[in-house]
Amino acid sequence: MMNIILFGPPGSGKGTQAQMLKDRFNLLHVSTGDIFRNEIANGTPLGMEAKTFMDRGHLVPDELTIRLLDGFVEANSTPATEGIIFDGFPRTVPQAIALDEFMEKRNSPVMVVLSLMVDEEEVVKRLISRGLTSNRIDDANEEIVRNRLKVYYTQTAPLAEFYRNQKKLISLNGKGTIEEVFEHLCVEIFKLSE
Ligand code: B4P
Repeated sequence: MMNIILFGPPGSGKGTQAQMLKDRFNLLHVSTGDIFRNEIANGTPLGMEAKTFMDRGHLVPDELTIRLLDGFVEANSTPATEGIIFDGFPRTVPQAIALDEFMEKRNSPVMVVLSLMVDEEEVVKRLISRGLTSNRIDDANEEIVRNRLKVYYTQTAPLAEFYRNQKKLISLNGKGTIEEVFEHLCVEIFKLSE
């Protein structure tokens, strides 16, 4: 099974690239951000709880996130799926530990963590520009966007070390056109099946 984590700051292109990679490699796309937004749109209690954190640019608590991930993967895996692409998960060390345990139970470990490197000013520019056309409250103003980046550097970036120690981390340039970044990611993924 080709289980892949896309890693990087908010706005680095994880969601954009995961959408393309899932089609190219027949993967189940797990975006915790999308799952939360779906729960919010459906007005579920879980969604309402998540919204209070997301709107301020904070992380949703680990316990809630892990519960949601479990349910989503179990409900959406099919025998035809050739792996999972995790986009925006894990975001904390406890989430990474929970994911390792979850994948071990499925006898299907994470193979690689592809980290998209994009500088802070570029991601701020991308998110603010998305905020002009989407109704995402967390992209709506620079203060919230900068807060998300602060959360990323303090709580999520340390995960790079976690995966470097497991010898799974590969860093890639996330700047350039969407197609260029996609090509770089595909090259790394093809290497997994060599
Ligand atoms: P997410 O939904 O994961 O999204 P994201 O961080 O905004 O960005 P992503 O990197 O996917 O960027 P995208 O491709 O869209 O998180 C939202 C919130 O949900 C979090 O802040 C948190 O509150 C909560 N959450 C989610 N997962 C969680 C977890 N595991 N634990 C706790 N809380 C969690 O790209 C952004 C923009 O850039 C787009 O407009 C795109 O068109 C553009 N773009 C992409 N690639 C480009 C390129 N190469 N060049 C130019 N523009 C590009």
